[in-house]
Amino acid sequence: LSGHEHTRTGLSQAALKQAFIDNLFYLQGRFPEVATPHDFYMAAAYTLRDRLLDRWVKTARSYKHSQARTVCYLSAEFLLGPHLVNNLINLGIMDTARAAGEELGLDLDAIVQEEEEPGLGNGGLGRLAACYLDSLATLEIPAIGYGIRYEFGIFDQTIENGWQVEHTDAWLRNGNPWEIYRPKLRFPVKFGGHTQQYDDDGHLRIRWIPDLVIEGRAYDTPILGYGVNNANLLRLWSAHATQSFNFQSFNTGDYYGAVRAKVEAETISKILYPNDEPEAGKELRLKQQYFFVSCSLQDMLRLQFNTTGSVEKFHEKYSVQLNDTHPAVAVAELMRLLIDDYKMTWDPAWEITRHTFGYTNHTLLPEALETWSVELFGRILPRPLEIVYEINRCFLDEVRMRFLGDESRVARMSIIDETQGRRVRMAHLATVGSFAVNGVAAMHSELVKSTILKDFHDLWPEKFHNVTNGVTPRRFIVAANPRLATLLTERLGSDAWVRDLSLLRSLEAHADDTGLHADWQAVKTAAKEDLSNWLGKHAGVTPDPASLFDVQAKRIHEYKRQHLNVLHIVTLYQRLKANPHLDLPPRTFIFGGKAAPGYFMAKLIIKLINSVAEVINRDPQINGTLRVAFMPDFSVKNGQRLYPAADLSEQISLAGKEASGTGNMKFSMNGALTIGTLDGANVEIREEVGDENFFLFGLTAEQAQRHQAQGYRPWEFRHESEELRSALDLIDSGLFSHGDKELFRPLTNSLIQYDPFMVLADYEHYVSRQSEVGHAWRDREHWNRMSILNVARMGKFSSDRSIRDYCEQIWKVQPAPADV
Ligand code: 26R
Repeated sequence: LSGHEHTRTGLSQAALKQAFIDNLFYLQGRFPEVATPHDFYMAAAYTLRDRLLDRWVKTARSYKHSQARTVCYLSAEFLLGPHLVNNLINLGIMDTARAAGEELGLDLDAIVQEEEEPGLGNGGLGRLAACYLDSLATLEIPAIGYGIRYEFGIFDQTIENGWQVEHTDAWLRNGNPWEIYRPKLRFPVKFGGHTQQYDDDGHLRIRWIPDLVIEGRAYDTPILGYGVNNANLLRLWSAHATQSFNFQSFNTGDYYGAVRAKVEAETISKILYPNDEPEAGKELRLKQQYFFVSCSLQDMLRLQFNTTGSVEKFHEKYSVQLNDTHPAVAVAELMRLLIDDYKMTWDPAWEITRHTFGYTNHTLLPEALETWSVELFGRILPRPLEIVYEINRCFLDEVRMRFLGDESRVARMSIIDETQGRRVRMAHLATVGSFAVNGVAAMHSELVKSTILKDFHDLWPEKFHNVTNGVTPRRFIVAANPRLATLLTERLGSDAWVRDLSLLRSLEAHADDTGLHADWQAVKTAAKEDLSNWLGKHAGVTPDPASLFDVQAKRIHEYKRQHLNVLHIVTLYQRLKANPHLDLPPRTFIFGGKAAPGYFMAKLIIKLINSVAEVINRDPQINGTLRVAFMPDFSVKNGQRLYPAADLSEQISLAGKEASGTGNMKFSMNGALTIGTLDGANVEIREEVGDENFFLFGLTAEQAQRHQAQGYRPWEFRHESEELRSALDLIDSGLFSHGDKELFRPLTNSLIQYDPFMVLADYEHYVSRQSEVGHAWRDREHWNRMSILNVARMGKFSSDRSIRDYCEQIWKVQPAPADV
């Protein structure tokens, strides 16, 4: 080890090796000879963490001196994925660490695989938050991610007898080397009770007497940028009983009562709620939201007060982004803290509040728009409810002033919905309390303005923006697909594309280069071999890497239409059975995704996929031409196995329903072609890659809307299409269910009678576009060209571009490079 190089911060092979051995001994208490793979992982993680901490404290110091505005990203979910691989990449020490490992006889890839990922999110929304943290740090923007340290994240999924089985995700059971507990950072959060007025030196004030106070404790995880020294902060709150509460109970001899209070308090950060379960655990969900929002705002206000001696310029120092409405109660909570705790009056407090927040909408689905009954809201949060009422009163006065006499508009816009019991509309609260509202893809942002928030757009057109989603190329190309990353760097002559994805465009010039084609196909085939081996071990199917890998991986939901994909598979199966000599190119259909535990239809779709797989994979007549595999436990980690291996990406939601989609970007970045509808970001992906390199099908959002308005009759599509009818009939025949004709009836009946997502209307166009996919696949040279062009033109979909858009349009923040 050279003299000045420190074992805790140095990046040389010798420093890494020494640090690893030290950590193995002093933190895990092991000699290498007796260490388990998990011990090795922990030692590697601590070795990396030391190097992050150095940058982290220096970043904090730089930010303090820079006067820069700080972005606070409030999100109920952060779906981070494994840390180790990303930190190796962002520190730029992948090769050095690999060599250091080899010196010790260790395989870095095996160590990386040991990590259990923090699954603190459901899907798109949580993963987007994680990509944004990576890009914020990479762009050197001062930022804090605030959320909940769930003890149990998204459930682990296994498939048993074709059905999804959920298992608790005890991700903390072996310890979490990436986080640092901050015992001094703790904030009280009130629940329940009542409010009362009191006289404070001639000022009339309100005091909230709660019947429960819970303490939030901070756990920090450093988030390092790529190729920079900036390391930002992810601060997650864990709920605990307060000291005083415990003592009170002990003093009165109520030992059991104290323990019960402790359990009740800790329940708040116990488990991540799967979405799509509108009624389940409502009360706890509201408590979770208020809990993390209150802790986060108290934390920011404390910092602001301690550094400037007042909170009057809070909005100049902080830009707080609401990731959907889950943290929208922040609008009322900031008002409460400013007025009740910092003793401000209403008007200046409101000026601060409405200049602090930005709100991002992530869904138009009516069942996903959050509302809380006034009864529940008031019972749990009596003081915030009073503030919501007052915000609403002032707001509705403004509406009345602008639209004289239009009381129906006032009722539509009110934060309180009076039409179905009294309910607090969280999207309205977020919109009223924010200076900017945005959707997550161009089409979605237009729909936000013309549908769910139309009245608000009439009132404040300048408040509305679009920021198209993006994903981080560090995780979804460099980490997921190292072979492709190497090839790109070789061909472009530099790895600068990792931080500026638009540089990939220079590949266009090589789209017909036969040398590149050969390398390109070799990279894809190697990834398909890896996936095939993995599926052989974990899904009981070992697909032929020479077949077309046709992949749909995302949450299982009717609007995403996995069942449309299944109908296509059944159709091909029937064609092959009717005509065994039919010349179809071999295809492997791969699915992955979790269903919310209470979503019956989604779980039935999983069972259908597995049932169809069982029959087709075993049919000797099919002889491997068609294969179906269900990847169990789709997660960030498993996604990284899937994206590089896909030839075709299924993005087949009904137009108008998928706000953006981000999997569509991950697949395309890894060279898959897309078959998709004009929905969400598909529209922009097609624009970028070119119509001729994208398989488009399906109704437009306007057409779908019009059909629904005129009375959609799905059974007519069944009558008109012989193939559709026989596919549905085959499912009903019991062939896929060991003779049980009833098993899939709820699904087929729903399609024929209601079909809320117009599967039958889009079936024919989908199947015919799929035939074109099959034909295109036969001309491999042309396919490779399309694949190369897809990758070359994906620059727009880097989350770095998204974050730049947010910084310029919404947050008005500048980079603050950390000097180390
Ligand atoms: C209220 C509850 C039932 C609920 C429903 C749905 C809670 C959470 C959700 C998830 C939503 C908000 C979500 O994840 N939306 C997804 O956001 C992604 C990132 O912007 C988009 O790419 C994706 O299209 C969208 O569905």
